[in-house]
Amino acid sequence: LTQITDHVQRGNYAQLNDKDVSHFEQLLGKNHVLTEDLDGYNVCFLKRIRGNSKLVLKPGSTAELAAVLKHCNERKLAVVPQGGNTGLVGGSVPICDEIVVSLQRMNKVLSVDEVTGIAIVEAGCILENFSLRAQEAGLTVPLDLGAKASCHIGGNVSTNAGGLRVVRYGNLHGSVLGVEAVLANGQVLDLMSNFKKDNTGYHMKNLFIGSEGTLGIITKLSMLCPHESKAVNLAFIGLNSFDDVLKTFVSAKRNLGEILSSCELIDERALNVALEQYKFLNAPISGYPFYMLIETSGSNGAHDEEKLNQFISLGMERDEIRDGTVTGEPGKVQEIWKIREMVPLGLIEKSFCFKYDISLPLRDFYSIVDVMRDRCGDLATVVCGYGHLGDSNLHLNVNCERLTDEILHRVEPFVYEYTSKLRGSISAEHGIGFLKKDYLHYSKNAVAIDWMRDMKKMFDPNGILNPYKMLA
Ligand code: FAD
Ligand code: S2G
Ligand code: ZN
Repeated sequence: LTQITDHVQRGNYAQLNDKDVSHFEQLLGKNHVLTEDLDGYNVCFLKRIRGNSKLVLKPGSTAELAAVLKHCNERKLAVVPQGGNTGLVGGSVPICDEIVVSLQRMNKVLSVDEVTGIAIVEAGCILENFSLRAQEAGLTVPLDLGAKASCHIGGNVSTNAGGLRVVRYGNLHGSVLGVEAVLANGQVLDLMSNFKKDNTGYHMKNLFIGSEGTLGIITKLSMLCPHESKAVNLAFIGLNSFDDVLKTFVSAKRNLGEILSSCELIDERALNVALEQYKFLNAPISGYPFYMLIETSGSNGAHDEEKLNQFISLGMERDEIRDGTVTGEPGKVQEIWKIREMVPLGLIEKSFCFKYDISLPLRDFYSIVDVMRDRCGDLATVVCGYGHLGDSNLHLNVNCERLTDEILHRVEPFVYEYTSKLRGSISAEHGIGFLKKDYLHYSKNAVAIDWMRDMKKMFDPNGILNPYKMLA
């Protein structure tokens, strides 16, 4: 199969020349200007896109980044901002020969205030490092995802990442209080704030949340981090039908209430692939079509355990919960979360997989998995569903031995049409990037897309920031 980007017409951007490179070396220092061994920066996580960048720049400060972008804008050199490069929609790698601007060096936690819970952190800080630093101050970073060991907090904000705890902490629009970003022309836009309430004009920081590097490059942000819960309990339960899953979710909201911190679903096929691929995983129970991970985080372990055990026995009395284990032991909790975190990777390891990250009305959350399984028949080796039930965000995966046009046209655009008919979102949390841009219209109408294009032109008139992505 041809490269997925072969059909792309390179925009009328300038060609990089030696004068540019020496200018960047003056600005950043030679060892922060890379011209060799760029594969890791050119290839996306899913290995679906291999760009052809000849240059990676690693600015060490907002001022250095501003000078870099000022030059690129004047020269009309295209750039792609890159964080941890764990994005799953091809947004973080060059499509042609864009210059990669990596935030790797701007990776410090600048401050953590244990009274206000406000942390100020540079965009290139790896999520896990940020999380560890916050924990030292008795705080929790209000997002957690399987890519935490490599993704950057700046990349998380740029994709409006969701993850495992949105049901508790909400989207990043609420927890990110302010951002600093450098615009295409090198201007530094300081939208930093240390307050939850600031109604002084348009909420511009929210424009950068989910903008995927197309409006500006985020250099730092302030985040409201909740105080760490003293007691975390995790239930791993088995259920016989999606109907029972829904009933259990409603019961969890009713009977666990404020201590509910995560509600994830894994279907049997998704779990089996993870257990097959990774022998170090061990599921506490087996043999059910559906599994849920229900986590509570509270301030009183005994109170929470009592509530959680009541919730489980109520579910078992009603025959909705068939079996399950509950643990509050941190090592065990982590071990069970590891199962959920390895599911996406297991499917990627197994074989070629179509990955869909869709928001669907809760009652229709799972039906598409059965519909897709019937539709693909033996063209697919695995059709499974897992994801953030608490946010109505399904991860549908269709695996096949190898990608063929036949299965591609069996799956797409059907999955998007199906989602659109239910007025769902064709990209719940991963963003649009390059891989989903042809499907944006399934979830955004033409008027909205036109206005987004106008906004993009206003922020980046030369179109140098992350071209070929999202709207292009
Ligand atoms: P990158 O991949 O480097 O970039 C992502 C996008 O943001 C690109 O468009 C890039 O140009 C832009 N960008 C990066 N940094 C900046 C910046 N400083 N300023 C402006 N633009 C920038 N995602 C979820 O939402 N929820 C999940 O549960 C989840 N689980 C995952 C599990 C695994 C195993 C993997 C591999 C990925 C998962 N992801 C998930 C997807 C991915 O981790 C997220 O999209 C993450 O937010 C990307 O962060 P990153 O630093 O790797 O960004
Ligand atoms: C998750 C990871 C990527 C995928 O596991 O929550 O966001 O789509 C996903 O499998
Ligand atoms: Zn997810």
